[in-house]
Amino acid sequence: MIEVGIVMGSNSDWEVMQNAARVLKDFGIAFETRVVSAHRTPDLLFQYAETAEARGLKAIIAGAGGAAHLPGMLAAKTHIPVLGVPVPSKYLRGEDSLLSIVQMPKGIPVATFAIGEAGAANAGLFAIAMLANGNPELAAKLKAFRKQQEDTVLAMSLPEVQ
Ligand code: RP5
Repeated sequence: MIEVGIVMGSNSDWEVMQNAARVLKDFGIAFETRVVSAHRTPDLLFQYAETAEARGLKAIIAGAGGAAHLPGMLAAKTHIPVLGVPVPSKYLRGEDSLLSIVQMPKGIPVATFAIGEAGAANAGLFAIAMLANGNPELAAKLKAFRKQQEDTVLAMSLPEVQ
């Protein structure tokens, strides 16, 4: 059963959003990917959000750039947690996307992540952390991932000053 939906406003967002998909795939989470645009396909956006609960989704990772209404509008139409990823935009480098996603009015929350690849990957990890509540096997995988990351940093060395 699909547990996480990854949606984005355009296929031009895929380069960034594939980082969320990669993380979910590495952890063996069943997910789907869709292009759903708040501005260009508003009816599809409503349909996606309205059917999310019945289809068993536990989280929706939504990435968009520019006037990024997708995460907020999804959150307005479903109580399934929405994790927003600001995609870098051409002229404002994603600062517009970040502010559009993070500045939700009180009552309709969107968990907002960093601009770009790190945000997409972290949204994937955050979805996994949510799913790991009550899933010891997944929690163990997440702990092993953290340990491996820790070991990598502990093994780092720096060059001598010449
Ligand atoms: C948004 O507009 C998308 O999320 C994308 O980041 C941005 C530009 O879309 P394209 O013009 O590249 O399709 O809806």
